[in-house]
Amino acid sequence: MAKKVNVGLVGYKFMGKAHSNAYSDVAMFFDMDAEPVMKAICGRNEEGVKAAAEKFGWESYETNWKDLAKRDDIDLIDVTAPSNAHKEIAMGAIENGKHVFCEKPLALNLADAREMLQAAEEAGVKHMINFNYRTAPAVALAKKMIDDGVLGKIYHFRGVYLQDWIVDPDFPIVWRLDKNVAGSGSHGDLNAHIIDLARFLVGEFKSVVGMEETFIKERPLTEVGTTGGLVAKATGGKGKVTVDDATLFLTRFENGALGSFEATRFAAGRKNHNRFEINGSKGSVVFNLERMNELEYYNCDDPEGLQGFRLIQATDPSHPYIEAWWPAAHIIGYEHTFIHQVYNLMQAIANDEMPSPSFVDGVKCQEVLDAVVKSAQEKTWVDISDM
Ligand code: SOE
Repeated sequence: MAKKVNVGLVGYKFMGKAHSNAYSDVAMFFDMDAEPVMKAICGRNEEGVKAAAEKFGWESYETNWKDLAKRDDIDLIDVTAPSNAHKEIAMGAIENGKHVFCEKPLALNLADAREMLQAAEEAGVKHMINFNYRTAPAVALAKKMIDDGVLGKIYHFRGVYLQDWIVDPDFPIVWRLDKNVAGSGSHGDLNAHIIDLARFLVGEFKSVVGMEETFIKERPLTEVGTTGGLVAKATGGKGKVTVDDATLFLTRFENGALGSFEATRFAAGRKNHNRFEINGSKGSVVFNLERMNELEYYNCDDPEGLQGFRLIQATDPSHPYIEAWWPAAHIIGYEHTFIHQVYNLMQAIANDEMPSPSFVDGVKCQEVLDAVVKSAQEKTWVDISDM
């Protein structure tokens, strides 16, 4: 019989829904050593959180995360609140001996991220950060190919994460555009993902040089209660945008590979274009989230005259995570990456192992994020070891 892990989730909007869906579906598809029990969901607005509890299938709700953290019937606290709340809630959960699953970026800055890791390690709880794209089967396949030496020595990682939801200057200031709440803009929201993918696939960063820009410096204020996902309604008055609209940077990896990264919310026409290309001595792979079931692969050893990128449909039962789903080529989607993360988290808790990616990965990502900001401010290369 599978063990039970009682979950308390903080947040019920975009990410709260994605995580709720993962807890609700995971045991239907995966054979698990521990299964999540949807004990309680937490949010400040009672009407909103009560409705979410009923719709998503949580047994109860709380309106104060401190009450949730103190509950004896909770084993794991999942933090999907905006970034400025991550540290306080995670630290509160850890103090109460709960395991923690936290959305990215781990914290507003490196010092806070390091404190969170230290607290979790000292308390001996399990900690995980939600870099969900690691578990897209095509990405996990690329990882396996690289680890098996299929691409040979890696020379390049070329990553972009392009969105366009604020290209209209009349789109209002939502929390993602407020430095005090989000920490940064496209950088912490989007570069965080591609930095993690680069670490996962290529290795550790050695040094970075970057630049950032805020194209629209003032925007209308947001009408209260109209924010949801990446939409919101404007109201009278204007406010200052305090985060980057776009951040680009270059890196040298410790293993000698070179990387380029671009995160922007101003790439008109690009909705959620998380794409990377990796070039090695024996071949290349290309992933694009907007076609997430596919992995492009170029093999230098293909016969002359027949060379070219082939398209691998990463939906065979032999591909990572796919056996739990549907017959070959019955494709999966965005929400499945969250389900895979929750599966990995439950397995780790059941088997007394540290989940991956953990707060260690959250801190390493934050080192790179903060180094790029420093580099942009000081207009110079920054070594990660100096952070
Ligand atoms: C919005 O930019 C967002 O939802 C990010 O916050 C997520 O982390 C990313 O996966 C998709 O885009």
